[in-house]
Amino acid sequence: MKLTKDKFKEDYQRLLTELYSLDIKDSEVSEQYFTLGNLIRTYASNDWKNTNESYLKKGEKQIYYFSMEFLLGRMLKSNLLNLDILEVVQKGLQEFGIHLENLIEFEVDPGLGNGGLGRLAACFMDSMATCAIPGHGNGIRYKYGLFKQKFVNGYQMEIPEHWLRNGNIWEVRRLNKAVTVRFYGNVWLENSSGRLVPRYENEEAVLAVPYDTPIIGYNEQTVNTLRLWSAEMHPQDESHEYGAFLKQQSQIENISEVLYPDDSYYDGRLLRLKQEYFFVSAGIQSIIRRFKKKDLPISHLSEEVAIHINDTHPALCVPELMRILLDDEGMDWESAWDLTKKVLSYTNHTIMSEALEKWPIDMMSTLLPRIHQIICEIDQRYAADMRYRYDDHMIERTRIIEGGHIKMAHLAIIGSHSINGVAKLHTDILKEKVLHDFYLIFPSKFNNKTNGITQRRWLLLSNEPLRQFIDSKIGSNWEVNPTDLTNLKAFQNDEDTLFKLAQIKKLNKQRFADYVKRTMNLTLNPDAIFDVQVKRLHAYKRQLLNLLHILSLYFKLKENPNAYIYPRVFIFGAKAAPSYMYAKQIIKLINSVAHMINHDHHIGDKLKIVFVENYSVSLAERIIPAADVSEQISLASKEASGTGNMKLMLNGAVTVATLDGANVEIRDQVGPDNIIIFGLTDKEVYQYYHDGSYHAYDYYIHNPILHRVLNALIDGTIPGIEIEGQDIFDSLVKYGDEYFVLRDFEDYRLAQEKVDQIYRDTLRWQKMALLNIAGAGIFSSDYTVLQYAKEIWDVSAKSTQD
Ligand code: DL6
Repeated sequence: MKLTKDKFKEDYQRLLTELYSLDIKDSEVSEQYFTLGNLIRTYASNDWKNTNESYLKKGEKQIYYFSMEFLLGRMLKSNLLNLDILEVVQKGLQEFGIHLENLIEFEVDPGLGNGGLGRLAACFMDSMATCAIPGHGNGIRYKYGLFKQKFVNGYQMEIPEHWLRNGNIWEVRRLNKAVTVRFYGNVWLENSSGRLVPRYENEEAVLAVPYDTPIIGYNEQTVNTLRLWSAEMHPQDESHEYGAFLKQQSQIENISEVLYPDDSYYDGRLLRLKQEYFFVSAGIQSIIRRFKKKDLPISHLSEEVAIHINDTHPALCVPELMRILLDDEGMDWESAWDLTKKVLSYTNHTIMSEALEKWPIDMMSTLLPRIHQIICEIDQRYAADMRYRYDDHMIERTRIIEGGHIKMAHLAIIGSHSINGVAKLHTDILKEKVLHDFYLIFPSKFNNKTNGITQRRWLLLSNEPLRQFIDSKIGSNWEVNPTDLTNLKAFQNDEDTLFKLAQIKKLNKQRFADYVKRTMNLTLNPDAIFDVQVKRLHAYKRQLLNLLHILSLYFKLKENPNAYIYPRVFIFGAKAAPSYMYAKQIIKLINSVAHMINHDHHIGDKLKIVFVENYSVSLAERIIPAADVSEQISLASKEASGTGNMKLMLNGAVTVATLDGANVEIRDQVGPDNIIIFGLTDKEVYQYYHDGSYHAYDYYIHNPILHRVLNALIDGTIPGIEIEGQDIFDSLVKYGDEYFVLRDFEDYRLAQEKVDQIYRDTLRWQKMALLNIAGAGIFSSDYTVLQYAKEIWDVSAKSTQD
C-alpha cells in the first residue's frame, strides 16, 4: 500500500490519543503496540473486505485448509512487511522516539501448534495469500496453546501459556457467524416421504464462535482469512439453574481450552475427539452457508469449494460432509459420496504408527452417534465394493473399522480424491510400504507435494543483513521469485562475496551470542562453529546421536587438551510431549552434559552447549540466521520431510544429514559436495527390519570411542543422571536401539570430522554456504501451494509467479 511517513505519523498519533487519551510521550510499550496493531488492521481492512466480496462470485473456487494447528509466529512485523510499509513505519516511529523492535518483542508468540505440521500450515497461509490463491485456514482458537517449557534442575517442566491474557489485536470475533455443533444423544432413522431422515434426542449443543484473523498477502491486494473456532455455552442452555450452568459452561469451554489434551487417559482422548469434530463440523457448516450465498445447487459444491485435511486430525470431514449432504441437503448416498470425494483431499505427515490416529468404536458411537452411523455405512459399502476385486485379507487390512477401532487415515484416504506425502522419499515410502495396499487400490489418488517455507518470514524478516546482501548481488526479484536465488551461483568463486558472507554470519552469531549472554549468562565465542539442532524432541530425530558425538569430542579433549578440534557451540532447542518420558529423559541428559562441559574450565571456549528453553517460532528466527551447521540426522525413512532443514539452508547453514525426508531433495539441489551425508539409507533400514540382523551390542563392544561414551551414561562421569543415564544406556545397548543410533554413530563422527576440516577453509565453507542459499529458492512454500492449487485443489492462482 502507499503510505507516506507523515501520513503514518498523523494516523498513529491520532489513534493513540483516541484509544488511550494519551500523548505519545506518556504512552507505554503496550499502548504503542496495540495502537500500531489497530492501525495495521485498519490499513488492511479495505483489501480484506474487497477480497471477501470478490470470493463470493460464482466460479471463484475457495480452498479451506483444515488443521488442528496453525503455528503463526508473531504477526506484527510480517504484516508490516506484507503491506510493504515496514520501513515507513519504522522511520515514523523512530521520530516519535519509539523503537519498532520493542513493539515486536512485546507481541506474544502464539503457540497454537507443536512443530512442523502447524508451522507448515502457517507458511501455506502466508503463501496462499501472497499467490492470490483463495485459501483460508480453519482451526481451533485454543485458550492455552502449547505449554511453556521451563528447565528445573535440567528437567522439562510444563507451564500453561495464557497467550490471550492481553487480548489478541489481530482477530475479529464474529458472533453473528456462530454455528451449533451437537454431541451425544440418541439418533434413529425414520421414513419421511420415502426417504430416511435422522431424528435426534438429548443432544448436547455447543455454540461454535468464529474468530477471524486477516492473512495479508505480500502482493498489495489479497487478504485471506484464518478462522479459528471457540466453544461457548449455547444460548438455549443459559436458562439452567446457576450451579448447573457453571458446571456445563466449564465442560463446554474445555473443548477449545488447550492444544493436545493429555491423551494418556480416557477423558483426555475423548476431549481430543470432541475437538476434532468441533472444528470440522463448525468449519463445514460455515462453508456450506457461505456457498449458499452463491445461489447454486448443492451439486455444484465441488466446483466452488475444496477442503483440505491436514493430517488425520480433521478426517471427520468425510462423515460430516456426508451428514450435511444426506441429512440437511437431502442428497442420495451415491451423489453425496461422489461429491464428498471431489471436495476433500488429504495430506499424510508421518509414517510413525503411533501418530496414525484410531478411535474406539464405543467412544465414537457415544459422542457422535450420527457420525458413527455414517462411518459404518462408508465402511460397509467400501468392503462390498472391493469384494469383487480384492481378497478378504486386503479388504480387512484397508477397511476403516477394524479390531474395535476406527482408523482415521483409512477414512481420509477412502473419502478423498487425493492423498499426498510431503517429500519425494516420504511419498515413495507411503506408496511402497506404509500405504501400499491403498496404493494398489487407488494409484491415481497418490501424489507428492514436497513441503516448503515462506522466504518472507525465514529470510526477509529474520535475516535483514543477508537480505540486503543478496539484494546487492542479484537484485530483489528473488523476493517474489525465489528460484532467482540461483543467480547467486555466479559469485561462488568470488572471494570478496564469500568473505562478506562470512562477516554477515559472524554478525548474526554475535547477535545470538548476546542474546544467550543476556538470557542464560553463558558466553559464546562467535568464531566457533555454531551447530544447530532445533526441532521437537523425538527418539527418531536422534538428538541422542548428536549428544553422543559431543561426548566423544569432550573425552578427546580431556585426554588430550591440544587435540585438533575446531571450537564448536552446539545449540539445541526442543520440547518433548508431556507424556513422552524417554524424550524427557533425553532433555535431562542434554542439560546435564551441557552443565558438565560448560563448567569445565579445561575445555573453555572449545566446546559449549546451549539448550534454549521454550523453543518457539520467535526463537527459531533468532537461531537460524546464526547457524553454520544444520543437523538433520533422523533415522532414514522416519522424518516425513522436515522444514527446518529448508530454513537453515536458506540462511546459509551447511547440512549434516541422513538421506531422509526432504534432505534427499536438498542434496539434489546443492549437489553432494555442498551437503555432508552420512548413515544408513531407508533401503538399508528396511533390510535390517526384514532380516533382523541389527545387533546394537556389537557396536558398543567393538567401537572403543562409542564404548567410552556409552559407559559415561552409567559410570557416574556425568553428574545427576543416575536413572536417566541407565535407562538411555539400556534402550541403546540392551533393548535393540530402535533408531539405529549406535549403527550410525561412527559414520556420523566421521561426517563431523569433515565439518571440522572444511570449516577451517573459510572460502570453501562460504562457497558451500552460498550454494545452499542459491539452491533454497525451490523450497519456497509459494511454489508448494501453487502445486497444491493446480494439481489437487483445481484452482487457478492470479499469482505473479504463476
Ligand atoms: O509436513 C510437515 C511436518 C514434516 O516436515 C515433518 O517431517 C513431520 O514429522 C511432521 N509431522 C507431524 C505429524 N506428526 N504427528 N502427529 O507433525 O510434519
